[in-house]
Amino acid sequence: MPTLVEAPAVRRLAPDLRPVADKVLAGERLSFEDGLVLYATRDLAGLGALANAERTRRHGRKAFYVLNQHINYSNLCTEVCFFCAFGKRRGQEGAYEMSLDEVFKKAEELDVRHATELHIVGGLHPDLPLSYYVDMLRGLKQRHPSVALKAFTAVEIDWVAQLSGITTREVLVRLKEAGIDSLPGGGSEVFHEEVRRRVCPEKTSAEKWLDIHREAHSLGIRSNATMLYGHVEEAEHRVDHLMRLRALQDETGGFLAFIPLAFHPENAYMEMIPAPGGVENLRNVAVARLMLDNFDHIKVYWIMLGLAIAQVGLSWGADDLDGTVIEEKIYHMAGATTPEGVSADLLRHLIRQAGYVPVERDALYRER
Ligand code: V47
Repeated sequence: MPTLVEAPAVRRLAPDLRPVADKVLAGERLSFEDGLVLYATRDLAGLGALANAERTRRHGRKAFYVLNQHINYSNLCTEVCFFCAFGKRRGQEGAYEMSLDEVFKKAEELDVRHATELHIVGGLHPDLPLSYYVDMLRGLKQRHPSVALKAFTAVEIDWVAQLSGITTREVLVRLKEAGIDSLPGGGSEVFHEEVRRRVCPEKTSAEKWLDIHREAHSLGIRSNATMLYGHVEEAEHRVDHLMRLRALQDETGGFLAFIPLAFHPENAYMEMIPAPGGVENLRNVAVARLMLDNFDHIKVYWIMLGLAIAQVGLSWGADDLDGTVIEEKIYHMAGATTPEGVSADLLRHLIRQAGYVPVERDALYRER
C-alpha cells in the first residue's frame, strides 16, 4: 500500500509532463507540441502544480484585483456570432442602446465606489458615428479624470473604421486623444480559420484583430488578450491561438493580461454545446500561464468561471481575479449564474481564503 508521498501524483509528475516541466524550470520557451502535451495530459495535479510554480515565481503570494465597473453601451449588432447571446438586431426583443447621458449616468457612482477602471464594450452598432465614441470617452474623462478607460474591442474599432471610411489607426488616434487608456481583449475568439468559419464567419479576421492590437501598442495604448474556448475548437487550435498572441507580445510587449473565456451556451445558436466543466476551465488557466511566457498576468474572470473556480484558479496559474464589475450583460444574457457584481471585501476574502495576499491594482497593474 503506497503512502501518500509515494503516490505518483504527489511524488513526481507523470512521464508525459516531465520533459515539459524540465523546460519550464529551466526557463525555456514551450513549443507547439509541448502545448499539446499540456492539453492532453491526465496528470491534472501535475499540470496545476507546474503552472502554480510559474505563477509563484512571478508574483509570489500576491493576487491582484481592481475596483472596476462595466458599461455595455448597446447590444445592437450587425453581425451574427453563433456563440453570442448578447447581440441583437434593432427592433428585436431585448435590444437597447444608451444615449451618452445614460452612459454618464451609469458612471456616476464610479468615484463613490473609488473605482479606478471602467470597462466599456458593445455590439457592432449599425450607425453610431465615431463622434459618439469620442464624446463618450471625453465626457467620462472630464467627469472622472482618475478612472482608466478600457474601452472597445478590436472588432468594434474595425467596424467604426469601416463605417467612418477611415483607417483603424486613425480611429485609435482619435480615441487616444479623447482619453482611451487601454483596449479590452474581447473579440479574438479562436484565431484559427477552421474555427472562425464555424463560429463567427463574418467577424474581423485573426490577422486584423492582431494588427489593431499592434497599432494600439505602437500608439502607447496597452491591451488585453482573450481566447473563447470550450465549443468546437480542438487543442491544436487553442495552442495556435496562444502562440500567435505570444508572437505579437514578443514584437510589441503591449499586452497586459490574458483572460481565458469559457463558452456559455445559453440563448445562442450554439446552445446545444455543453459549457466546459471545472477541469477544462482550470486546464486552460494553467496552459495559458505556461505557454504565454511573455505575459505578466493571467486573469480569472470570475463572472464566467464562477467565484469558486476563479478562486481555485489562483493556484492554477492565475494571479488576477479581475474586479467588482457591478453590472455585466454579455455572459448574463448567455446564462451566467454568477452575480453581476461583487464587493471588494468579498474579492479580498476569497483571495485570502485561497492563501494569497490581496493587492489592489489599477488598470496598468500598478499597486495601490
Ligand atoms: O468578445 C461572447 C466573449 C467577450 C460569449 O480585457 C462569450 O479585461 C463565452 O472580452 N460565452 C467579452 N464567451 C468579454 C471580454 C472580457 C471580459 C473580462 C475582461 C476583459 C479584459 C475582457 O466574451 C466577447 C467574446 O469573446 N463572449 N459571448 C459566450 N456566450
